[in-house]
Amino acid sequence: MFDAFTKVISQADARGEYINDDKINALNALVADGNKRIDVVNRITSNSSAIVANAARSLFADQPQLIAPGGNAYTSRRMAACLRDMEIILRYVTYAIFSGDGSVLDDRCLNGLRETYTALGVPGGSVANGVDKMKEAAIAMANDRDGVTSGDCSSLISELGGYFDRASAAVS
Ligand code: PEB
Repeated sequence: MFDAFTKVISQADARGEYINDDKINALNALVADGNKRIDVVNRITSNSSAIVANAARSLFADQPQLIAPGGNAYTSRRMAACLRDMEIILRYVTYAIFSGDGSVLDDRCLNGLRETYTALGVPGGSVANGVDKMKEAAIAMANDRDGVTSGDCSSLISELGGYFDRASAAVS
């Protein structure tokens, strides 16, 4: 599990090199924009229940077979497991955007997840649809200009979107 800094150090150390100017400049930019990053984490974290619930509701509206008898989210036990899984994925996305590195998401959440779903008979494509819906909601919240100093958040938002895409691709 890396963050943006330890990742750079690990890569430099593997080559026995000092940290080069490009890396220093990139990390410098990350520090300079650190408050934006923390704001994004804050917004997603404090709205996590709504993000999960709305994404799930929309997923079940699109794919009602999931909640019909015999479906993968039928019975409250499976429904609870499904909402919990979406919450877990969202939580790891917040860790990734906080640390500026996707390895925590890969190592602790996505690694082996597709195989787990295959073994359980849970449709990975539907989980991916749910993740895409959380992405849309999280980006809308992160990008909301209301009540914040305006600035350029485009690279941060595309980084955030990338973590959701990574989660979605890992299970679909
Ligand atoms: C992954 N999910 C489930 C299980 C595990 C995970 C390990 C089996 C054990 C259990 O039931 O608790 N756990 C989860 C995760 C991590 C982890 C992401 C990462 C660290 O440790 N059902 C649907 C939707 C989808 C869904 C498509 C979007 O209809 C999910 C939600 N996951 C779902 C369901 C089960 C499950 C388990 C329904 C229960 C399956 C079953 O027991 O039949």
